[in-house]
Amino acid sequence: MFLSRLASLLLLASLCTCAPAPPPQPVDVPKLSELPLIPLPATISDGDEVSYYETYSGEMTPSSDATIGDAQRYLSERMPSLILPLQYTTSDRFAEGAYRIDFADGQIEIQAGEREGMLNAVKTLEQVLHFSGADAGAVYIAGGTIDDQPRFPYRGYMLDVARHFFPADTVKQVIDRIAAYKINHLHLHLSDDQGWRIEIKGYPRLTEVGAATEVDGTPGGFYTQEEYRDLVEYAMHKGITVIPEIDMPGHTNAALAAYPILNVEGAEVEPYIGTKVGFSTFDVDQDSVYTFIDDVVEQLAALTPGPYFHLGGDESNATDHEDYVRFVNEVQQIVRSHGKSPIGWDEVATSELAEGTIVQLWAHSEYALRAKEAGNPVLMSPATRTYLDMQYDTASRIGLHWAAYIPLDSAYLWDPATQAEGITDGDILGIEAPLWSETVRTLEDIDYLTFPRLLALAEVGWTPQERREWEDFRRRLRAQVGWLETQGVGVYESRVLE
Ligand code: TNX
Repeated sequence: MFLSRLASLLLLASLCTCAPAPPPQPVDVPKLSELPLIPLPATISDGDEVSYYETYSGEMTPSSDATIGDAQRYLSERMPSLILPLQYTTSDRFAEGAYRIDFADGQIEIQAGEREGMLNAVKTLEQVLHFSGADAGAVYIAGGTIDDQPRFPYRGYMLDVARHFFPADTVKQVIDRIAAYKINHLHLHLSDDQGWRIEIKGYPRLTEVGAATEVDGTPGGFYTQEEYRDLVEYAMHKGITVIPEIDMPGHTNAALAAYPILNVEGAEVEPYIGTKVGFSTFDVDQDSVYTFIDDVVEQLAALTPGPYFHLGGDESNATDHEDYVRFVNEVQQIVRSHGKSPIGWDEVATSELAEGTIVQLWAHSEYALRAKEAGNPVLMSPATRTYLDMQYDTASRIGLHWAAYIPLDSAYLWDPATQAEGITDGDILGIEAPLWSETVRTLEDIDYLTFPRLLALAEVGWTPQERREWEDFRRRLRAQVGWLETQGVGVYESRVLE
């Protein structure tokens, strides 16, 4: 069934009888297939003609229709001085996230099945308009059709706000940057040894004590529940689902410093500002620990409309293995009881995985294989390819290199379906690029490690493997990097761009 409607974006067109004649058509209007789009769409068919589109500036009120309202709002916020008539059509023949854009006869028609597809379409359209020169006003765009859909439903970015805290405004700027490349999940690492970053009602010391510190002893910080809710909503309007992570039973020193009762033998500990891992653990034998976790998960689940809750589970070197298994089994049930699907770092596959628990592969392929054998989905974050906190090369001013140096080509030239022994396309929910923040203190630092590598990873998660080609990606990336720079996004000057 087709539901067609003309989005009446402007009244101006009919009011104004004084429209100037179109400027002469440039000789070199790029074909759709020549535009430097990232991630590269699944299919682009060039048409024969070129159309002229007159653009307007002014206010645009987004439709109240939930399917297209966010897409309209996205475009008008990103290109505030640019309004042009678009036709949005909803059709149920599109897969999740898929869309089609037709450019013909001076008309742009966008089709998708749902909200996410419409948002993906306008993100592509923004790039088409920009690289066709629309920022200057009127625009000539080559005819043709873009027919696109994501390779994987989940394309994620993780920000560690625990090692260094980033205020909500910074996170919003990160959301703006990653949304443009069709990243649709933002995983917030909300707790670690060095800091607890979210207000939990009834546990004031989590933020009074647990949030006061960060790596190197600079003051930390936390999100109030109101700020967190606002972030989640901000992200949602841009097509991004937020996933909260409370890391446990290890990586919990900040919580233990706030509430020693959670610690083995109730031992008091000092806040931690170093960067070691693997020394803290909840006391897995205590009922009060599970009551605490239940309260935390309940509150975060209520604040988070997305389907996932990340329970951490990595590097619990201070927890006996049997205890670890018992703990992870129990916490999966707590998460499920609050209506969320658990996600855990790959070590959680050594427990009894509940139905639907997602295993995030970061270091141990054999654990991902266990997940597969248990019928559970795998989220691919191999540290050697996707860890944005890894340095590009020995000249990088910040970052770590325990897993690898990850120059741009290394972030691009891999296939999630052949990366880990025994894990193929059908086992994979998607990919995620984590930015751990031991060495990351500012938005400038975030940009430096994230860009341009995130564009490579965004394409790995979106574009069919057989469409991806390094030299062609480099060509498109050069143009994208120029655009990022004009937007004030600092980009690492990777040698492969020269
Ligand atoms: C390993 S990756 C960690 C983090 C560190 C990161 C630094 C993972 C699940 N755990 O605690 O921040 O390395 O690269």
